[in-house]
Amino acid sequence: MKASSGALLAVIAVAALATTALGMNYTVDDSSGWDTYVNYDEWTAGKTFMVGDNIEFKYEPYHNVLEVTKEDYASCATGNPISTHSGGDTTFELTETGTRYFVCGIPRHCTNGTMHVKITTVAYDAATAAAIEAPSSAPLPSPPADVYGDARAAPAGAPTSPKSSASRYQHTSAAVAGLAFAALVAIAA
Ligand SMILES: [Cu+2]
Repeated sequence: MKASSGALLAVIAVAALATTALGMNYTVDDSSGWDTYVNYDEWTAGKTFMVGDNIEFKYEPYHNVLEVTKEDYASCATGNPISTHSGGDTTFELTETGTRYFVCGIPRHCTNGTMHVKITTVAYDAATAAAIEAPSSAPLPSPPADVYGDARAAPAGAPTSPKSSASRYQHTSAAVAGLAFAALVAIAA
């Protein structure tokens, strides 16, 4: 029983790692969403946004999201946005490194209402991603390659070897799910 529980915990840790490789989905900001009088610099402080992550804005429909240039961001100018989004739920994929600038286009919401946030994206780094996903775990988890090696020992029914590195993380997640199920069965028995 004790050994099985340990195995399940290990499987859960591995599953968290596998998920990390798929990219994080950040909601701006976690508690208040995209709204007036939120300090978004405070929200971004200490966060590491990496290529592959998503930034999701959740807001009341009377707000909107404009992606603007650095210059327009600095002055809350909303007349010439790079793109305009509305509807209450807007997600941006962080596909490359660099800084992107977002404001609300409703009059005075950016200037007086503090609805402006800039997101600086850095290159993907597996170790950093793992640390972000599991900040409380003391040792760094094994890299995905080792996870995959373990997953291959999964019971019958686990997916077979992936053909491309692009699909590896997806595959690992599925295999780990199989392992987790096996561990649960072992505990139940
Ligand atoms: Cu607004």
